[in-house]
Amino acid sequence: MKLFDYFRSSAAYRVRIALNLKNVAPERASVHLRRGAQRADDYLAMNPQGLVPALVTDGGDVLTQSLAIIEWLEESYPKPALLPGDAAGRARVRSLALAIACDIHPLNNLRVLNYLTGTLGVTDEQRDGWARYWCDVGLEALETRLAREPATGAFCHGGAPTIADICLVPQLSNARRVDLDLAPYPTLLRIESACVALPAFANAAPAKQPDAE
Ligand SMILES: N[C@@H](CCC(=O)N[C@@H](CS)C(=O)NCC(=O)O)C(=O)O
Repeated sequence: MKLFDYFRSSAAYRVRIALNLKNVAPERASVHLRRGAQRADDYLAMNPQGLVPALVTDGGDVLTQSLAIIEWLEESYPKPALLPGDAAGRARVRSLALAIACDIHPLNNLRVLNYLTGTLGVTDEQRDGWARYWCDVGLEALETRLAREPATGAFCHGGAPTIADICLVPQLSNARRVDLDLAPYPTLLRIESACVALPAFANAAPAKQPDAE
């Protein structure tokens, strides 16, 4: 297997955590997003979206979209489970994960931020304010949910990490990169501490990757 990755990509960070939790160690290729390697012809031939991550499976399939890759891993390597055993629990975990992956992360993606400055001509300060604003709006709702919903445990859902935690930890890392004050989110920070105490999360951190700068 081969993972097309970039140390700073939070979507790839999700897949790195899931791979570690499943004890699967693919070969790794770094796609340098800041240098535009995601738009090189050979990469676009494989993934026309020009985004990381992409995973080439041992069967030769090219999988894209972090959550689709993680669900494939879950089906291919069921232990440890990253989704709860009950349908309502799975819906809750997916809802938390999608609140991050669909409603926070895309607004802060590199190509969106580049469009703001390069095409719309906003200043760097305005761009950073945009990134902070949408991250804050999304994390505030997550904090409210996780603080009040009884299914929250040491992790987002009960006592073991799920796909929700796999999305949360990279998003908090992104939030720090844009200098968002995380003090209003004690539940998120408590869950993050539980996650990063696990080697699977700690070893997936951007700073631990071989292409880290
Ligand atoms: N929904 C996609 C998002 C993938 C994505 O946006 N990846 C970012 C890095 S986190 C990327 O490749 N950005 C390149 C660009 O914006 O040009 C997923 O979950 O895999």
